[in-house]
Amino acid sequence: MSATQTSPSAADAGANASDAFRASVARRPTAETSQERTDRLVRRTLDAIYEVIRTEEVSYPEFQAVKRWLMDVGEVGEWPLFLDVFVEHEIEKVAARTQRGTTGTIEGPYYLPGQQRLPATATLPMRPDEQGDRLVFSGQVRALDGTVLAGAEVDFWQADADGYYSGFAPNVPAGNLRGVIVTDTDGRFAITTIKPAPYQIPTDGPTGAMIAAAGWHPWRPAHLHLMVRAEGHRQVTTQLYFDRGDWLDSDVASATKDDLVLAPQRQDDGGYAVTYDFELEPAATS
Ligand code: MBD
Ligand code: FE
Repeated sequence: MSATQTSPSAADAGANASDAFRASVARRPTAETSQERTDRLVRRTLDAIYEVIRTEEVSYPEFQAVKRWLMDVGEVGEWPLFLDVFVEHEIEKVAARTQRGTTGTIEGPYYLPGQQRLPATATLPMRPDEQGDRLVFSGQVRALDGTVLAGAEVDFWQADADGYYSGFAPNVPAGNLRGVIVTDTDGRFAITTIKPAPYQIPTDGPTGAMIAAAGWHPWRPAHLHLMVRAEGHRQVTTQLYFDRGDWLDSDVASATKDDLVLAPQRQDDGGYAVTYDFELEPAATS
């Protein structure tokens, strides 16, 4: 593995993830939070912190270490990484309470909009010598009532065989292993890609330092990211994992779910194939 040469620094990945997040804010609804709710949420968050300080008898040196660490996370731009790894899973579970159809999970920090649109049967943009086992991922997008959804978008992104995402690591070309696949008249798609590797949180940044200091591991199981959307339907953001893969039962981002684990089958050509269908619920009408 070429990880030592291509290893993205925490600052590279973090700065890019912070820029990507700032750009995404313009594309998404932002909360309009009343004074009452702000008061309640901030107060309860602070109370939870005070409770830890009192019961654990947190010292001045520990408090200063935390202050330094928080400043470092901001300086290298790791807030998107830290919050998506350690907080987003709970936000997503609350959102999932009202979502029917395909099971969702967290988006994480590495989505980039505006990628190449591809026909229903396509190969993801990749380097001529892209490493990793070939994987043909196919399926169908349907509404909850079974109606097939032609022209639905499967917006797809993943890490390469070394665990790096294009746009967030040097040496990976822009748009690599990203694309928006448009379903055919039967709502079907078939994407040729590679099986990604597990993802490791950058170990040279403050998030990695915290994980090491606590004696945790920095790994996510190998995964594919998807957003599936169709006119008149609620978009689902999810990830798909691989059976028997490392870290499936101890994802640092706590984002695995049983029905999101694929079992790809070896093909005669040495590659893998797997299918997964998506079901979208009607968009909220208001
Ligand atoms: C990832 O690739 C990811 O999917 C998440 C959720 C957090 C960090 C890196
Ligand atoms: Fe990821």
